[in-house]
Amino acid sequence: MILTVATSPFDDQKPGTSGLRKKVPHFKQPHYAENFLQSIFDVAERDAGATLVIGGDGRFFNREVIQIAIRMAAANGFGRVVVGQDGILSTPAASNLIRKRKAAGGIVLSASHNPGGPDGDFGIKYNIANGGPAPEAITEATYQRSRALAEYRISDAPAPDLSILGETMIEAMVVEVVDPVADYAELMQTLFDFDKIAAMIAGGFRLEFDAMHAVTGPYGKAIIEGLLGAPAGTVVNGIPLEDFGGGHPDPNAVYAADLIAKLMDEDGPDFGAASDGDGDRNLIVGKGIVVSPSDSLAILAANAHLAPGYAKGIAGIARSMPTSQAADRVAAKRGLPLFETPTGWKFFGNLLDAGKVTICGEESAGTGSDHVREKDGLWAVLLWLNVVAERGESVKAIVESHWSEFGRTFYQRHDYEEIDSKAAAGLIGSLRDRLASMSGQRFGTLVVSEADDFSYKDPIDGSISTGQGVRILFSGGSRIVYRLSGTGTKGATLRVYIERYEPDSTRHNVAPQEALAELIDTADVIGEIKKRTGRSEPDVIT
Ligand code: VG1
Ligand code: CO
Repeated sequence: MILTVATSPFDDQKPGTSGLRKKVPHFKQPHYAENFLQSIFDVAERDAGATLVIGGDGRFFNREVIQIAIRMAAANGFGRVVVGQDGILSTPAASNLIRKRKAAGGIVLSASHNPGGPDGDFGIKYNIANGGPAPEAITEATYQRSRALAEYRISDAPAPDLSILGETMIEAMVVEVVDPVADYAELMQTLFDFDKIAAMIAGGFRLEFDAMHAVTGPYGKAIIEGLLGAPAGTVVNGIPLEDFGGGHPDPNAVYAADLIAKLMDEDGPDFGAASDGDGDRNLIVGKGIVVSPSDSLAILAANAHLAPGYAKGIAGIARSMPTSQAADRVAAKRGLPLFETPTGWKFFGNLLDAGKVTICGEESAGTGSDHVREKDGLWAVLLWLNVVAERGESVKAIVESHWSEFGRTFYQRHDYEEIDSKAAAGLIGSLRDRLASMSGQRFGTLVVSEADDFSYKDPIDGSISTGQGVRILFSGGSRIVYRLSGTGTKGATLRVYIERYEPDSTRHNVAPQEALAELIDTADVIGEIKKRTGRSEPDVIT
């Protein structure tokens, strides 16, 4: 029976950079998840009997919310729900299934790289029919709907057992439980030269993939150990755990320190990689070198044609605004269009749909292509392996030759986490107030050439997004960008993005910390970080 349940609205269900993220206890409030899901269903466009894809990264509370989402989908006119076995789907695999099954959309349950567990984070994100995150117009409409919601609809029947593959019914809706890996693995085989990569591995190329006890464990095992024949044990931390083993499933120098240490050892593997909670981010480590995500985007864009799926070349590149301009140099040299978008994958969807770009990326360890409409961690790992196999060079040699051809863009992101929200707003507000007078000001050897608050007009649908980050540009091309995170669940997180271009290859062999020293000091002077937040050091440098 379909029940209509009276509820009262919450005022804090505004989706951030990537869906609605809150602490688990917050999500556990009565009606909280139901209200947000009903707001999505009320706003989402679909025909009667449409298909909905549902899956999550397996974190704590995933199972409960999946059951609720299925019972609510059955009460909201969907004809079919396609759900990963045990409720598991990586974010890129969900995107692929939405596209492949011509679904009206999908519900992705994840808080990505944020920690999980009973006191950890949880999240709900809605993806549209192209497989990508809902654009701002839809997330805003969902938010407005949530502020006025008076009731939600739900079936009183229990959701089916999600451990069994196959079809069952709930009300008039089919629930189809699918293998979460199969369709994704098939897609990867259409893009990359699996025989060539497998031959390289069989020839003694050693690799390690750290799934960080998150969703990519089963994907990594099936693809890297299964299809590519890497020895058992190549995938480490491969069993998804509800609390990620107490870790932080964020593939960066802090949380993937073990993997990086192995790759810095002469006797260690040749190639290391890691992904995040929901499988859309990637970290690439070569022997003796950690590849910065912005460099990785540029290098993949420059070499994608070496993989069969991109042999015809790429149409263009898009990067989020704070991502370094390394990709711009590839685009300029190859005569490709380059688009600069606000942070968050939802801004790439229209460009990909219109065929304007093939490869997209963000400095936050996200890269992807037009094969789905999300960033894709394992895709990036496989493209790197394909490029390495094709070029027959080490990761380090590939990165260094890229720098010598295009110049090196030194880059760092400094994160100040859980700072006081008012202090954070004050810092950004003060920067905005000073923008008009900034141009021409001198800081040490640096002269400000331009300063603005980034806004973006989508070239396809004309929508405008303002207030996307304060940019201070210096003559010579160096930049400092300040923005507040839209994915945190406690206090505010200030992100400061710092970059400097160095064309002279005799000066490439310097640590970023050193190459960026003057800019790092200047970031504090201009941003008044110490003064306003009381922090003298960032919590994380990526
Ligand atoms: C962060 C990253 C952004 C990314 C977003 C979602 O957002 O900076 O590049 O798209 O996370 O990624 P913010 O607003 O905290 O800076 V994921 O892997 O968390 O879905
Ligand atoms: Co993620």
